[in-house]
Amino acid sequence: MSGVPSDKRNVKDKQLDQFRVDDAGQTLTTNQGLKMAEDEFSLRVGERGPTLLEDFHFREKMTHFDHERIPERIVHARGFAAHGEFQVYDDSLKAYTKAKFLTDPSRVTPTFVRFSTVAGSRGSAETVRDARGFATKFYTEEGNYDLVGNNIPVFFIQDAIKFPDLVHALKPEPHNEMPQAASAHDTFWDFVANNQESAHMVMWAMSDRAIPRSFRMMEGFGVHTFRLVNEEGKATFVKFHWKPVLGTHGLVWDEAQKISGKDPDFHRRDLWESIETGNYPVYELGLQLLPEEDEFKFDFDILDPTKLWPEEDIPVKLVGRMVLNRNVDNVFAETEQVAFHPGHVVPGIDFSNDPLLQGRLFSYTDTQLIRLGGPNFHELPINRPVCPFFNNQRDGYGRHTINRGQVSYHKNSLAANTPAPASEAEGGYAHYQEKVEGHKVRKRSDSFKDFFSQATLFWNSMCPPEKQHLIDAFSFELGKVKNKSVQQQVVDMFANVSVELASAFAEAIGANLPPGSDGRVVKTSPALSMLNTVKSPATRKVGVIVGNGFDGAEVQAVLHELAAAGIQAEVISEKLGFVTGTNDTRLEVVHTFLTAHSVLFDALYAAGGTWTNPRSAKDTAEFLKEAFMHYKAIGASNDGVDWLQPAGIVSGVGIVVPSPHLTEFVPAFIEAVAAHRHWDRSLV
Ligand code: HDD
Repeated sequence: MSGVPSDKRNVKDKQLDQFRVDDAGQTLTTNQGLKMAEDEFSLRVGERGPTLLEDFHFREKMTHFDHERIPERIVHARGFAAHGEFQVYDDSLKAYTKAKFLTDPSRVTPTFVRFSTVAGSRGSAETVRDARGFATKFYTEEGNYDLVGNNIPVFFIQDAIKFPDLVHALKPEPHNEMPQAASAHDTFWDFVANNQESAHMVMWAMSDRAIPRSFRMMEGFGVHTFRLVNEEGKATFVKFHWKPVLGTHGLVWDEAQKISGKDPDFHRRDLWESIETGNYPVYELGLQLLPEEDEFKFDFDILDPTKLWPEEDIPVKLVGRMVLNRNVDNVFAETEQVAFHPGHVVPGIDFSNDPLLQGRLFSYTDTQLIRLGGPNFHELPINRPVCPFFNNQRDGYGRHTINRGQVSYHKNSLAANTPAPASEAEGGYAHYQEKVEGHKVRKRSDSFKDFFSQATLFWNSMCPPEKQHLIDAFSFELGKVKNKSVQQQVVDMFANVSVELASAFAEAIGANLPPGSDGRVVKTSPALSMLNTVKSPATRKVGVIVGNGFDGAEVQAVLHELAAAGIQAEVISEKLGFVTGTNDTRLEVVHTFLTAHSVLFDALYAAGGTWTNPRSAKDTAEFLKEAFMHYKAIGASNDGVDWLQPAGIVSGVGIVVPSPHLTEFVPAFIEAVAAHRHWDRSLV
């Protein structure tokens, strides 16, 4: 059952009640409702004899088990989801759209959001370098609206016909099924070099955006240009954004790789725990709006999905808020069976002619047919609209509804021509009547042929540490590519983006340096740099390393202040149970050096105390060293300060010790935690 108080439960949550089952405390039956007297032994001839075919209970149990798995998603297989609610701030969007959930501030629209990686299998690690899916289903009163986006605002390709090629190149190579959930291999980079429209998205994929700290700390983008259509039938081009209120933050590559081993569920655990503890993730919905008359005013084509609209040129208007406030009851029933589709729209939202979007409009239903086993997946509880739905579609695998009556066709007289289409005034969806003319061609528009300017814009907008991370990411990825020609092709390609970048990774991988110099594109977009994002200590996880005999009053005071700032402090010590400090202060130990690792925390607080096991001093030094290496805030007080030196830490940015008073230490440490990472450390 839902954990939300009954007066707060939204219409989707209540709808799901009719499908929820609590088996605990019940009598075991077969699927036919027959109570069974035995569930441990199959029916056999004699205690040591063969099993009988008539054992219907064994057959049913085994058959069901044998069929428990469904095909995983061809892309975005690894995902995690939560329920939420969306509410628009005011009715100002009425000028642009007639979509009720975007114009009526009194409506609370239930949502379901599935986050995902793209390349990896369903069981793969979550902190791999990859784009993240950010798919939102709005259960509106006019039907389901799906915003199926990523955390990167552009895509690798311009035309959907190339999607199978892209995915074949990105996925593990077919002859040996390696590498898992990684783009660092020959076929992906061969694809990139030979499909150079990918340049811009590759820049994002090599940036820290592709190793998010948390699903709660990444942006979402609808990518394509869509249309909003108002009551008068006037259209406005739109791009959709999700802006996390906690800001956009990434991991360090070395840390991300280690987390993949220490906790392959790192992102889902973070989301799950945040919701369970009431730290609900919040995202603001942002829109970039462009009058149709301005379609050709830019140096890029607004239909090209490899291009973004710089936020400084077309500001993002924040129009509403989504709060994720409820975990799923059952991952298979909800997260696995949810079926998104960019073609699920409501009146007031329409498409553009972006050739990538046009192809997506075919692919999503098609894939659900194989994945969910037939055309009735819309009846699965998680996919059902919260408004009634009626039509003449019938039958097929897994049909739930019992459609009564004689008539299942339109037009008819026997049912007075019902179910009947609604006029636009009655809320019927009518497609935007765009005038289109042309010859049938298989051709790329000339306006889609600038592959590099915005990739350079991205590079120009990065701060020095972000540029270094990009160079390191290219050096890593290309360093894993075996084919020398592919390596060189990529160097030569990215010299079109930045000679500085291409030369730096060419050197790292032993390729020939590209000729030329930079300066073709000088524009920057500060919104692209993650260093300009929101910084907050809220929900940050701080590991508190503490041994017996710590200064009770001091540590309690620090923990109190950290909690007041919304920081989640968790005690790490040499064994589970309790550590005891002065004044008989007792702290519950949540992790040991064995069960936790430095990479699983945003910051460490060396709180002092003594060790009984000599290994603990070494473990402490390793935790601190690792945190330092990953640019994290480290606070140390009392005899915890003495732990820094064995870790090789003398002082530095984000290293906070009492100087001289504890009263100054705590706010300084909280500020250091909020800063996320102290990249300057790498530059000193
Ligand atoms: Fe896609 C899944 C996002 C291009 C075909 N896509 C899928 C999911 C997300 C995206 C978030 C996972 C949904 C979930 O959680 O269930 N896809 C994107 C974005 C794209 C994009 C932002 C570019 C702007 N996709 C794209 C193209 C095609 C597809 C061009 C094919 C023509 N995508 C699919 C799919 C998937 C899918 C094969 C796999 C599982 C599914 O649909 O339900 O149909």
